[in-house]
Amino acid sequence: MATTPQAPGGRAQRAAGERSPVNRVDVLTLFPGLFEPFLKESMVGIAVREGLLEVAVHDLRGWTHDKHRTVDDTPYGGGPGMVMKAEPLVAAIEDLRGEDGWVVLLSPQGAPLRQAGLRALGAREHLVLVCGRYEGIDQRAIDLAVDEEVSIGDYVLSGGEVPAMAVIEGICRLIPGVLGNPESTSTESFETGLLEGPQYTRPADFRGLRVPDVLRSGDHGAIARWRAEQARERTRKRRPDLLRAAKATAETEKRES
Ligand code: JF5
Repeated sequence: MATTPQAPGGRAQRAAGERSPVNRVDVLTLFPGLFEPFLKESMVGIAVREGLLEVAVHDLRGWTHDKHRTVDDTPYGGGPGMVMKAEPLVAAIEDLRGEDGWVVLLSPQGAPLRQAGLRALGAREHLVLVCGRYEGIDQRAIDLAVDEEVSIGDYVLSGGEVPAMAVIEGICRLIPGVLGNPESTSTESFETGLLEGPQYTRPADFRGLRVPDVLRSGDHGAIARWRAEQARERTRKRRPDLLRAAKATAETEKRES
């Protein structure tokens, strides 16, 4: 399901030598229907329709051979829940990865995903996103067929489908030509290494809460300084870990320039 036509030149064209961004994603899941509205709506839907991103969703049960299409079994050593069997997973991944697929398993055991990791994934031409379910996956399937294990955060979900959608959306907006406003990715949170400050739109007074005067002053220098200060201050209060990382990056860049 959900394959799209080949990229039709135009906005998908890239200058020679530029890294080729992802244009093909295969998703392996027990719940392919979860992806249907996701791939149709909003920015991802537009990218798919315009051929800037090709996504194919595959039902893991298609790689089972028994009457009950079994994908799970009880854990060796006992314990609660079920474990995803290795055979259908490895067979499916081997079929989907082809020559050039980079296989990513979404799981809480993975390395935490950040914007830099998303950029690295987005730089790959072909991703295979594997969505786990149940209490886990037979380790041998991971050892044999998975290139990288990625977590979208330190919390537990029922399956890797929502994390896979997060990865697809995150890489989609990095594809040249996908965002309406090409300026907006570089100033955003996590591209600058800081949180964004507050934003306002009309009306200037809403229930007695006024938009800061500087934003209505027309003084672009003052606006830029105010925004930078707001971003720093918000980051210091909410995410001091990011501030330390941003300072380290700024110092490295200074040293290397
Ligand atoms: C999952 C087997 C994956 O809960 C997650 C997750 C959290 N952050 N990143 C991924 O994935 C669900 C469940 C069972 C593998």
